[in-house]
Amino acid sequence: MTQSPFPLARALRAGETVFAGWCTMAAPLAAETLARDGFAGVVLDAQHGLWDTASLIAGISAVHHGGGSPVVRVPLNDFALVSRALDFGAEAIIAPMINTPEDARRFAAVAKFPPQGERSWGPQRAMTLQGRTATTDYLREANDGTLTLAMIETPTALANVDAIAATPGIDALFIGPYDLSTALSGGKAQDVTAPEVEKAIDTICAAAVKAGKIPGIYCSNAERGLVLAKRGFKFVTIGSDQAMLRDGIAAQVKALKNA
Ligand code: 3PY
Ligand code: MG
Repeated sequence: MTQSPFPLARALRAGETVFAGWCTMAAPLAAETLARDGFAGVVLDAQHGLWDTASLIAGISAVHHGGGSPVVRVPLNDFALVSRALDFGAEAIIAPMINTPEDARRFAAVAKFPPQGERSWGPQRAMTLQGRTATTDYLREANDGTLTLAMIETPTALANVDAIAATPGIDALFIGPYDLSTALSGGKAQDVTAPEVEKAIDTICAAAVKAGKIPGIYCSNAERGLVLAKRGFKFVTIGSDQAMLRDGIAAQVKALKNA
């Protein structure tokens, strides 16, 4: 995936399934390791993870250096960071809690250059990472080359899913199963395989496919990721870095205790 300037969009638009690591620790080295050790994409989570602007700039470069595609999840309603993260070299943006077509329009507007949207010009860092100097090449390719992933994770979003999927400039629907489970259970559960959550997951996947958009979902591990890839999801995130580190530590400590 390294020869194209926008490898993630190229793979997903060609119908490939992409697994991405999920990185919360605001450690560029952790993000680079996720890419270098096998994830085609790495999500830097600036909503619930610890990434701030300065660490995002370093983290995006580190993922790129590790041979992966950097993706940023922005904080709630932080539409300014959408275009900034694209300027820093993110290949895709995940925006949380996109509940209405109006939310989707606002998101697309800051991510896409005219005439599709209103993204302001300034991708110097992104162009440097791609090794280009011709601004018009980036301008011509960026709307297709970068991806907007609208998070569907509330009952309101579920009710509006077809209109959100149909919004021009929205490239993908990305499910947050934990928020969905929290809301659908009336705040009682975090069960992402509860029947009502599973039904919502399939409804959202079908809505994306019907609209010609990419279906994506957050998964806590590879086992669940493979199940959902078989059910039609194309952008499947795995992890987080913190959980992987904890699992690795637990296995080593257990081996020491059992010696
Ligand atoms: C959710 O499951 O709600 C998410 O946002 C995944 O990070
Ligand atoms: Mg969420």
